[in-house]
Amino acid sequence: TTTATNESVVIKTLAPNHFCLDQNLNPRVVHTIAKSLPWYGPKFSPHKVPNFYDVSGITENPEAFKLVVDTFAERYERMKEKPTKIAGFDARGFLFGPTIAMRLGIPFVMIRKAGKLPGVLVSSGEYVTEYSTDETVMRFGAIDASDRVVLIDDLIATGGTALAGFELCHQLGATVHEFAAMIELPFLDGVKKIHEYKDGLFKDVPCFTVVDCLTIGEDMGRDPIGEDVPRVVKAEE
Ligand code: HSX
Repeated sequence: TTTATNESVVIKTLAPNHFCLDQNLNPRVVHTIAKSLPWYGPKFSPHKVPNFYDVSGITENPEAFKLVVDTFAERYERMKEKPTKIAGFDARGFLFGPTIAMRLGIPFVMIRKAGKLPGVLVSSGEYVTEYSTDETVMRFGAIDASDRVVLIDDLIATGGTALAGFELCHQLGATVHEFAAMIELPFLDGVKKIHEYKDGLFKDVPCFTVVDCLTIGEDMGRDPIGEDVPRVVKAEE
């Protein structure tokens, strides 16, 4: 019997050091995850982007969620050189990183938006994302020069958030083992930007984006039909 477990590690190369699951070789896995990753248009999204992908479709579907976690856990377990830590981006990187880290028996580190963490912190400085300017921080000492870090987020758009994490790790002397996300928005070239950043400083770091967004079609749009559907309804109503 072919199980989700050994199906899930077959990958395809999208570009040098950019990988995703191979849809042809893992049809059930890719289909299950992709069909759990709906998107919303600007009217029903917190930001005016054409497709706002919603990973709560994955976290609310235990089968898809397990396939995602299995994919990553098995990918890293099979590697000769393994990651020593997983660092997740605030907030949706926190959904996936801890479970994968627990499976691997390694620490999960929070890369938080500024103004939330206690203690002594290291900061990325300000950076620009698809729709905001942010600053991320990490607890001082959470990552050091001996670490190989998997950076994880829900998606990569312009790559601004990811690069802030790369810089944090780099400045601390750590190696980024891989950048991981459920999906890339290819028209924003986030992965390319990582690999071209500072004359190719991170060109050898693999980026693994689970689902090729071309497999998610118009039918995955979840905007309610009807002119007068409100965006937010008070619970008491
Ligand atoms: C969204 O923006 C996602 O959850 C990521 O954290 C981030 C990706 O955008 P970008 O920095 O790649 O433009 O909030």
